[in-house]
Amino acid sequence: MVYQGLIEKYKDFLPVNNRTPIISLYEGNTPLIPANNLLKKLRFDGKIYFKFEGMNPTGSFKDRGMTIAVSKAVENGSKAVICASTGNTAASAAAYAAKAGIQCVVLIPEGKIAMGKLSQAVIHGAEVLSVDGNFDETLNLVRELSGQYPVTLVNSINPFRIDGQKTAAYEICESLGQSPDYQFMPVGNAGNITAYWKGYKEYAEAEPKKYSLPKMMGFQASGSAPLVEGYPILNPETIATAIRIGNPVSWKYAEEARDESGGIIDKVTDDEILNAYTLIAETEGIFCEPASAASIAGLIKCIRHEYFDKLNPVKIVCILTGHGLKDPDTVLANAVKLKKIKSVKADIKDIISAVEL
Ligand code: AN7
Repeated sequence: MVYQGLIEKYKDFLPVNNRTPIISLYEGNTPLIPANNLLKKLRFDGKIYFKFEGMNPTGSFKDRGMTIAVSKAVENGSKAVICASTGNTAASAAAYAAKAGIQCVVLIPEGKIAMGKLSQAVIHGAEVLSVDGNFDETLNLVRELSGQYPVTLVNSINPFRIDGQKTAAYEICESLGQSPDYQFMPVGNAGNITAYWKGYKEYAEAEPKKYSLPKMMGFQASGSAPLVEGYPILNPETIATAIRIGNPVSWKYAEEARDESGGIIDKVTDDEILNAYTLIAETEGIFCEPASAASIAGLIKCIRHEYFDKLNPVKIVCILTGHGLKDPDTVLANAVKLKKIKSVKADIKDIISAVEL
């Protein structure tokens, strides 16, 4: 059958029924790409795959949760959705609300979201409120608002979001025909690590002979690493604005995923993130956003610290949560610094003196 989005495909595993109007942009079914050039570069004896979630309709994994959150909102008679967002949730909520024909209100931390994400929220017709505060403060506001007014909250506190996002774990299991040994991913508000862990557990329970449980390896940016420090960060900072979050809502579930799986949650610096971001763009031809590169930076850190047993080659999946085109500013700011763009005259001689052909 032709693919029609993840609710249609996984409805037996999802909280939907015949009366649920399916609001879908045919999200999910994203590629699992072997990263063989990276393997060579890192001289790593194992397998690395990227789950490229940037290939979802609005360019991030948020679409997996939003298809169900918005479908259920419409089923329950809601005429409006609201969220706080570092950008991707807002872009996704705006698109799915547009498809559903309902109102969408998004609150974003002023000046701290990538241009691509902001332009998505605007073009899909969301009401965009730029709040002079950080993500955590903004989330508190929308929680309060949705408790008092007839508007459905579509942040990952909404359990339907987690159910939609867990389908990425199903897809990985199906693509590999088994579970990976390790999964590396960025952690911000910690909804996604919660969702993947739920998905892996469900598949391992349903078919224990075929599927087992991967170790969950989460990475935060070092200026926004509450789960690593063990306390909320009041003024989180990082170039990876998507994960600039100081007090994750799913804190407890992220710790559960880490501890039950025997994984870790660690931090990586902005420099490590940018290096990993550039490295996979240059060696693998994949452009992810800075937050997504935290998973690769984490993997590189683990390999450097000889985390893996050399005698036992492992199978690793890195989740690339969002597309690089969301945030071209970060590339260009660094390209200019690195003098990667040269100015030339409209003249052959000038051009060949600038590049070797
Ligand atoms: C690309 O859009 O929180 O740990 O408001 O956009 O589930 O929060 C985005 C988070 C990773 C972290 N990668 O996921 C929002 C928002 C990208 C992201 C995360 C986000 P969670």
